[in-house]
Amino acid sequence: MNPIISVFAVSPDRGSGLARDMAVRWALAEVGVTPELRPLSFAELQTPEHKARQPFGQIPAYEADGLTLFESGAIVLHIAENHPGLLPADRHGRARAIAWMFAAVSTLEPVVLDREYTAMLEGDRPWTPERLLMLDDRIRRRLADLATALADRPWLEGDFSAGDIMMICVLRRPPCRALLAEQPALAAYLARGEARPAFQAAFADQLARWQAASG
Ligand code: GTB
Repeated sequence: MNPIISVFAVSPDRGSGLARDMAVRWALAEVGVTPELRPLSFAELQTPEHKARQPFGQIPAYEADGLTLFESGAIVLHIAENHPGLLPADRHGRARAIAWMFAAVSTLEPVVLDREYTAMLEGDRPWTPERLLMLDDRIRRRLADLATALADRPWLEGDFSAGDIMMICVLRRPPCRALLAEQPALAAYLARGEARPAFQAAFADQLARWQAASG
């Protein structure tokens, strides 16, 4: 049976593939698995039934082979562990690719989220313009270090891996993308990721579903 992913019935990202199910959809497309989707309204996210799948009432959740899993990074790791092609074969390379997954969600993403929430929720406060400049600088420092680590390699750890999926999904977020002109190697890395047929297929599918659902 195909895995089921819980997704927004009508994503607020308007089909731009910025919601957290995108990494899961992309990983599944990379390994040639077509998911079934469980579209949920915001009200349905808060039901006990969904919280049994995702304790915080969020998307995505993943169900397959009797396993119910939440957290996009954990789901992508599970997919990578159960299909060839998304983690290096050697033990150390695999550990490093997983480290990049953690780096994406716990080192780069928090700074990006801080910037997004400040712009979204504190946009009218007198201190906000200065705070946004400070947050942009924090993102800049992370991007500069990421560019140094990537150097002239196409992917973060050997061949394309789950680490790249998670990192590129963070780089796609608007505060990062806005600064990528300052980091041409990362802009090229992001473009390489988005050009992958699996990314293209997963992106097109979520966009088509958003268009159909939003009328
Ligand atoms: N750490 C969790 C994971 O990676 O799985 C975070 C999951 C998460 O934040 N899910 C969000 C959610 O379900 C959707 S992705 N929110 C509903 C809620 O909390 O009630 C975050 C998101 C939402 C909208 C946009 N957008 O409109 O562009 C982008 C990203």
